Order: sequence, then C-alpha cells, then structure tokens
Amino acid sequence: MSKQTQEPALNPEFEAWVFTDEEELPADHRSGFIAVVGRPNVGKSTLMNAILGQKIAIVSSRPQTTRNRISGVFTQETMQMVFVDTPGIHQPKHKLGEFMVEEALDSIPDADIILWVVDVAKMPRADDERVAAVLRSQDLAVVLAMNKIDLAPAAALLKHSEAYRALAPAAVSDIAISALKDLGLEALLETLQQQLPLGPRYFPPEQVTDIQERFLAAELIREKVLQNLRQEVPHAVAVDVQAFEERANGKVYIAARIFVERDSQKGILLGKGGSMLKRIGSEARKEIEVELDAPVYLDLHVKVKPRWRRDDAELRRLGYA
Ligand SMILES: Nc1nc2c(ncn2[C@@H]2O[C@H](COP(=O)(O)OP(=O)(O)OP(=O)(O)O)[C@@H](O)[C@H]2O)c(=O)[nH]1
Ligand SMILES: [Mg+2]
Repeated sequence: MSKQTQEPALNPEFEAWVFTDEEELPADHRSGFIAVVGRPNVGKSTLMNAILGQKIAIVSSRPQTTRNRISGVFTQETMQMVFVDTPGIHQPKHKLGEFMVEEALDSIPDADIILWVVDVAKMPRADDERVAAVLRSQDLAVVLAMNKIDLAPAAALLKHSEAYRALAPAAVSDIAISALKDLGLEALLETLQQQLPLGPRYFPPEQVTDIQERFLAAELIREKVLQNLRQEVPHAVAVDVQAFEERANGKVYIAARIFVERDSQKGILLGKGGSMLKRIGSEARKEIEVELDAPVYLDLHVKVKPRWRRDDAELRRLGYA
C-alpha cells in the first residue's frame, strides 16, 4: 500500500493539511469529502475499494463488518475525491454498535456529498428507512448508488429502485452499479465529479488512505474471522495488535490478541486442535504480506474478555470510542 504519513484512521482531523501545488493544478480543480453511508452489508466498503483499485477496507458477507471511518483518496489531474467509508447504520444493541452508528452519522455534516449505497437486489428494510430519514432531515447533496445490480432480474431492480427513490430526499441523483462486478462505476464517478466543489488537494497525490499499516493488519485478521466463522462469534471479536516490528531480516513481526466474549467462542475460534485459528492466521498473514509487500511472522492468541462490547474502558482501548 502507499506510504502513510498522516494521522491514523481514528483521528479524522486531516483538514489541517492542504497540499496544493497551485502551479500544477488546473484552475477548475475540484475536490471534496464523500461520505459513503448506508445500512450494513450493502457494499459500501466493496465500492470504495473498487474505486480506489486497492483494498483498504475489509469486506465480508456478514453485516456490521466495518467499525470505524476509513478514508480512501482518489486523485486525478482535475480532481481529488476523499471517500469516507463508514459503518452500516442500524439499530444498535450495545455500546460498540452505538459507536459504529455515531461514526457513520458524524461523517455526514462534514461531507460535500453523501453517497448513499443501497442493495437494489432487495426491497428497502427498516435500516434503509433509518438512513433515508437522516438524509431527508438535512439539506445535503445526495447521490444514491443502487448497488448489486448483478444479483436480480431487471423487473425486480426496477421495482426496488422505485421503492428506494420514494424514500430518498427530493433532489437526488441515482445510479445503478455493481461494485463487485465493476459495473457503472465510471458513470458514478462522473456524477460525483459534477457535484464536487472547486477546491485544492487535501492529500498528496500518492497517498491512498489515512489508515496505518498496524490498523490494516488488525482489520485483515478480523476479516478472516468474519469470513471463516458463523453466528455470533464474528461480532464478538476484536483484534488488538500488541507488536508490529520490522526485523533486521526484513520480516515484519506482528503479535495480536483476538478478544472474544465467552469461553465457548474461544473454543470455536481455536477449532479442533487449534486448526481454525491456524487457518485464520495463515489467510491473514498471506494478505498482510501482500499489503505490506514484506514477509510477515504472525503470532495470534485468543483471549476471553467478557462483555467487552459494553465496557467503556475496553472500547476506548480498542479504538471504538
Ligand atoms: N453480488 C454482489 N455482491 C456485492 C456487491 N457489492 C458488495 N457485495 C457483497 O456484499 C457483501 C457486503 O459487502 P461490504 O462491502 O462488506 O458491505 P458494507 O456495506 O461495507 O457492510 P458493513 O461494513 O457491514 O456496513 C460482501 O459479501 C460483498 O462481496 C455487488 O455489487 N454484487
Ligand atoms: Mg463496510
């Protein structure tokens, strides 16, 4: 991944930096912040990764995968778009969920454009209505991305898109896309660019994200847990990277603890003879090696921390506060 020279994902105060080489930028250079919002599992992170051509946000088929705001910077000669991927907006059941929803809602007032992503292969649900109500209550520039068009026949897409349009604020542009199959993304970028205000570059052109490698490593471990385990375990998992060291031999040594809430979850995560943890570790290591472009030694441990999702101090320590 590109060099990361700035604040971690958890501190969004990057307005402080403005990288403008006035001589190089055209007079009509456009830029702005695009908050990617929607209910869980509609493809927000998949979409941001697809636009950037790089994986900076983890993805899974389970709802509530993303827990923090993550910025992805898309720079071209004539414009710079700063996408802010957010957790899915839902009815929270614990303090972690409350934090996630706040992370998403907090992205809205600072954004120049709201990119509202929906799953148009399905009819709107209560959480979509929740998102729509927030967007209708303010005067915002909203672009509605009807995602997952590859998953349903045209007649169903037509019916569903009418239902989403009926929920949307009055002045909304909508566009049909498939983030997974790379359909409609050029048209989406054009629509976004038309709505961007004139402005400078906020990030140097080579910078793709504000996240740190340490955070990405923790997220990729969590992604492999999400992808390998079912039911309640994935949501009860947090990953705490305790060591991230580049060794003299060029290897990166990463030690991380995976927290779960119950002994039974620890058993599932370990698997028979530790086989599940081994698999998760091996898959995570391979992907971290690709992202860091270096060999990685990954040392994983599982620890039970009862009710951490409801514990203020633990949430703060894990970056969820
Ligand atoms: N078929 C199809 N699947 C998609 C598309 N976009 C995303 N998905 C899948 O939808 C699932 C959810 O994708 P994510 O990108 O994690 O969704 P999200 O909106 O970021 O979810 P949260 O982080 O939980 O809010 C994954 O299994 C993706 O592969 C698409 O255009 N077509
Ligand atoms: Mg996500």
